[in-house]
Parts: sequence; structure tokens; C-alpha cells
Amino acid sequence: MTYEERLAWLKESHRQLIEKKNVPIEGNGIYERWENPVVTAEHAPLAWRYDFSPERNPYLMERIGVHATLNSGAIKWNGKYVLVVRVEGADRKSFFAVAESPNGVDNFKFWPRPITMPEWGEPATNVYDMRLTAHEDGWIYGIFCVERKDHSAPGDLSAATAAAGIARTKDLVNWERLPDLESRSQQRNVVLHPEFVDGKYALYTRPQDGFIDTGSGGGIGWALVDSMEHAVVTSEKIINARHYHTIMEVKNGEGPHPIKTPKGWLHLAHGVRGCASGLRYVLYMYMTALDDPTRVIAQPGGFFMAPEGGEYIGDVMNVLFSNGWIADEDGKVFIYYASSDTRMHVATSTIDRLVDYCMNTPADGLRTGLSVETLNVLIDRNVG
Ligand code: M1P
Repeated sequence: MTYEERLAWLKESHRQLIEKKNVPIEGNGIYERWENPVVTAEHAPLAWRYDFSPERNPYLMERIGVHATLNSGAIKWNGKYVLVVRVEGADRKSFFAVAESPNGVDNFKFWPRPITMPEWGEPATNVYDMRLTAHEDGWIYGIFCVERKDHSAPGDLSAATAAAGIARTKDLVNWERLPDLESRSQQRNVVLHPEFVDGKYALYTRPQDGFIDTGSGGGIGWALVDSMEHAVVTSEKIINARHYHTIMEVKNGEGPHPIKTPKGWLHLAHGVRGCASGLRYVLYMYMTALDDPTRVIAQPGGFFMAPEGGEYIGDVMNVLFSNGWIADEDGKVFIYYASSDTRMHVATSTIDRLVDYCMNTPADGLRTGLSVETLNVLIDRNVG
């Protein structure tokens, strides 16, 4: 191909990918997965990856590789379905970039430039997994993981620390960086509740002993802080604990902030267990009381979504992760999830269906005998 032919081919392939129509797949009645991933590395604008100067780039080679688009925060913004995507370059550094779609299921297009996130403290080695919260104080907050080198372990090249970075914006373009969350432990998967609770900002936390291990951190925590401009966790209680031989034996973490429904707060989270092929990440749901968002009122047993088909394959296999969903005014819910740390997908449902799922799916009895008892109750109802 000549330079001009190759340029035309690149542009046309990119256009076709972005404009490819998506279709829902009938499933278990709880939600519908959509056939095509909604944002992939190939969705990254060509202008981020290619130098279009025939003098500087006569072979029209890719100059800056984009490796993955994953764990994205989500928000409805000016009538558009907007993702703050974790874009990972070929250099293993993640950054945030906004992609928007007119219908939430296809035609996701990146805004022209990635987000320039101001630094706070020691510049981050990596940032990722932003949770977006349009808080009742009028700001949109983004809380994300900030990874830095752990200088206390000079002999260990991989030693790192995880903290919750906090930033806020009114337009998703200009971000004001606030101090990182102050907490006794390392933190990842910190999420801001959208309403004040007892006049304070409320955070879902995930205390962890180390960068990877949650260790003695018992599960998803809850902390009230006086201010987001200097957020300090003074006390933290575990509201959704991990359990032996469950889908969240090793770790769990809050997904996006919960959705308020007439029957309670609807939560989406991830659970992790260990197996011979490594860690397996699945999604699960639970509900908490409207008058006390720390009190769990329903929790279906097992996973809500787990990898299927091609979702198993990617940079980090056997992973589904979600930190973004959008509830429309008509009750439709768009669940954005990443598979195997590689690409973004969407599944759709409704608030009514998700509440029904949470309220009427049997809880995990935590032992096999109770699983069979529960199964027999249903069989008796169906076949007598
Ligand atoms: O690789 C799977 C996930 O691992 C981490 O999850 P957690 O915070 O529960 O430990 C994160 O790095 C996440 O980004 C990643 O998808």
C-alpha cells in the first residue's frame, strides 16, 4: 500500500469499528450482555497512535501503542453515556480518557485528548479504576487508585503502594486534584457514596495489608469523613465481609457507587477467589437499607456475572471487573464491565429486575448441604 492508501485504510477501519452496531443477547433474564465490546484499544483515536507526517513517519507506523481499555467509571453527562476509561499504553502505564456514546451500547468515541490529571504528593507511577460520583454537594468526584513505588522495600523491584487518589470536576475536562485519602492501611476500590450521611461524606473502602493482598482487611469497608478536601479515615467498619469458600474468599471491592431504589441501595461489587489458574474475578450484587446504607438487606449467593467465551482471554485472564454503571430515569441500567483487564463491555437490565434478583435469589448458605436444601425447595415448588 502507498502511504495514502494505508492512511485511508486506517481511517476507514477505525470508522467502521466505532460505528459498528451492537445487539443484545438473550440470557438468564437478569440482564442482557451485548455482543460487541463497547471500547477496545483499537477505539483509541488514530491521532494518539500515529504520526501523520509522511516526512517523520514514511511507513505510517504506529508510534505509541495502546494496549487495553478497561475498568471505566461511568456517568450520564449532557444526555450522553460517558465512560472515564482506564487506557493502558504499551508501556504499562494507565491514564484516564473520556469516551462517549449517544445510546450507551455502541458508537463510543474518545474525546480528543486524554485527561491531564494533576499530581498530588509524589507523582504517581500509575493511576487506574476511577469511580465517578455526582455528589449532592454539586461536584463530580473521581476516586482512583494511585500506585507508587514502595521506598521502604528497596531490595524488591516490584514493591508498590496503593492509595486512593481524589479529584473533582464540573466538566470532566478540568480536574482539581485533592489530597489522597489518609488511611491507616493501603486502599484500593474506594468509592464515594452520592449523598451525605449524618452530614458527612461517606466512603466505601477496601483496607488492605499490602499492594496486592487484602490480608486482614476483612472486606468492603465504610468510613465517614468530614471533608473531601482533606479526607481522613479515622474509623472504618466492614459492611460486606469475605467468607471462606465463596466467590469472594480472597478479596472483594465495591464497584461503582450504589444506585438508590425505593427498596434500598443497589450495590455492584467484585469478588475474587484463588484457583489453580490464578485469581478469578467475578461480579456480585447486594443491597443495603435506605435508612442505613451500611446494613445489608439482601445478598444473592454466588456471582452475578462471570467471564464467558472470549471474556476469559486477555492480559489478565479470568477477570470481570466493573466500576461504572448508569441508571436512566426510565429504570434502564447500563452495566459497564471489563473482561480480563483488556476491553470494555456493556450489559443492560432494569432497576426492577436487579432488585428482584437481589431480593429473590437465595443467599449463599456457606456449605454444600444448605445449597442442596435450597435447590430442593425450588424443585418442590416446580414439580411437587
Ligand atoms: O487484575 C484484576 C484486577 O486486579 C486489581 O483488583 P483488586 O483491586 O481487587 O485487587 C486491580 O488492579 C484491578 O484494576 C484489576 O482489574
